[in-house]
Amino acid sequence: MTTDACAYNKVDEAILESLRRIVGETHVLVGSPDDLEPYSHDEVADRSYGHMPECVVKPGSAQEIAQIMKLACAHRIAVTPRGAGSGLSGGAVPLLGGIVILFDRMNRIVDYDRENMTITCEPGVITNEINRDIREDGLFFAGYPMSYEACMIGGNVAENAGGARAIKYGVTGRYVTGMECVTPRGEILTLGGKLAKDVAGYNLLQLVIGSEGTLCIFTKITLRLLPLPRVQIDMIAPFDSVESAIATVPKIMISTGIIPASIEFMDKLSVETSCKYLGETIPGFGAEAVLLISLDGTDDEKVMGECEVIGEHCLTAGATDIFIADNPRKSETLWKVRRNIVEAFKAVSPQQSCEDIVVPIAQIPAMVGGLKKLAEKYDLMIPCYGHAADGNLHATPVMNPAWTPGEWHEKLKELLMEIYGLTISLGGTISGEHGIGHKRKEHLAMFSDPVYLELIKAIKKAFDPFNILNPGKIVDL
Ligand code: LAC
Ligand code: ZN
Repeated sequence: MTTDACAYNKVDEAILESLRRIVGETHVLVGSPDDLEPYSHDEVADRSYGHMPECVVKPGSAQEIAQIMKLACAHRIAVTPRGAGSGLSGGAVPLLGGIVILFDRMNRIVDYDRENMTITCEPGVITNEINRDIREDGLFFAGYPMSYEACMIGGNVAENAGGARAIKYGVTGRYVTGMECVTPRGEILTLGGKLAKDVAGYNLLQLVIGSEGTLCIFTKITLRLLPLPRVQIDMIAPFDSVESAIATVPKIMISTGIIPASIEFMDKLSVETSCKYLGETIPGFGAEAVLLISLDGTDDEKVMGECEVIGEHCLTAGATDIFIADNPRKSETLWKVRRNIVEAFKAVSPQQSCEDIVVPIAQIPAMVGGLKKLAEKYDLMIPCYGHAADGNLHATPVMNPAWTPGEWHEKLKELLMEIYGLTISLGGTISGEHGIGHKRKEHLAMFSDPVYLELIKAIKKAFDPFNILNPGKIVDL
């Protein structure tokens, strides 16, 4: 097994002919580098993490994907599945060229089972669209990644996406009860079903969730739905220091006994950059840091009561004010500003690295304190925002404009080692939701137990004996 590029064959004219026979002439894209460039990278700002595919195919069914995988196995060609390309660790980058599989045609909801409170989607369904049609039945899918207007459910499952509601609702994997997938050898496999419980054998379903497209290709995904919380109240608590804002986070739940749907943290630069990018402003603009807290439930008075209790708690903890969004439009503005931070920073500077560290929540003040010291030591800005209630922070080192790109890369390398080292020393890990891809592959190897690394390599080999599915990701073999 190897991830050496020489070990893979190129997509030649005969392979293209076979692909055209499988998916149809119009669903195989070759052509100029300009045509293929959009499929060479994800949303990682630094394009040096990209790599060009040799061709892009758009299958329409599990059977077609199975045939593509059989062909790729027989000819040792690398295959990389790609959802919307909104990932942030290079997971969908065809690192060794070969074939990129898109799911644009596999975007149907194939079964909505209201009685069993499940919905079964093809992987190309846009996450936000899942909730559109089930709302009127009083149901919802709890996943809320920040790119939910663009990302695809297949990508969310591949990354086990987190997002802004995880503290109360958990991450994507909690809601996946079953799937149909294609193995790297081209077998069609069904895992799980519509069951709330299932301990019949090893839990391969949860193993492939979050496997970043390295173990199988999803073709149908069954999600558990929840009753829709009718009431949602969002509020902003501004603070005049980052430290007091972040120190409040772990105490909110323990002191009030209330688990909000979200507690998001945004420092001043994050709010200002996103507001400027969108041409918006929000209450708390100009504060050193804000918490965006969301409460939901079924009873207006109860949710408002909880909102007041948390508001009081924040004021006692040093919030300078509390702003409650009293209508859905105001709520949406707050969330729009939050969701667009990553895009806004990218628009300002491609020389930045959106990190995804996570620590136990009581350690989050120590993590933020450490980041501040590192920013001073390295003489650069590390704006920070994220899902504070989960201890998950998107610390984003941004190049000091006085540096050359060469200096930036050198310093970033050292800085990341220090950030990850601190994260691990606080009981954390290097990615809470964006995954390893190839962006953090070396760091995973450095910071993981060798026994763990050996086991995951063995698992990869069991699924993918020729290492053709998304090679070069998570671990080198
Ligand atoms: C967010 C993405 C970067 O939380 O995960 O905005
Ligand atoms: Zn996030």
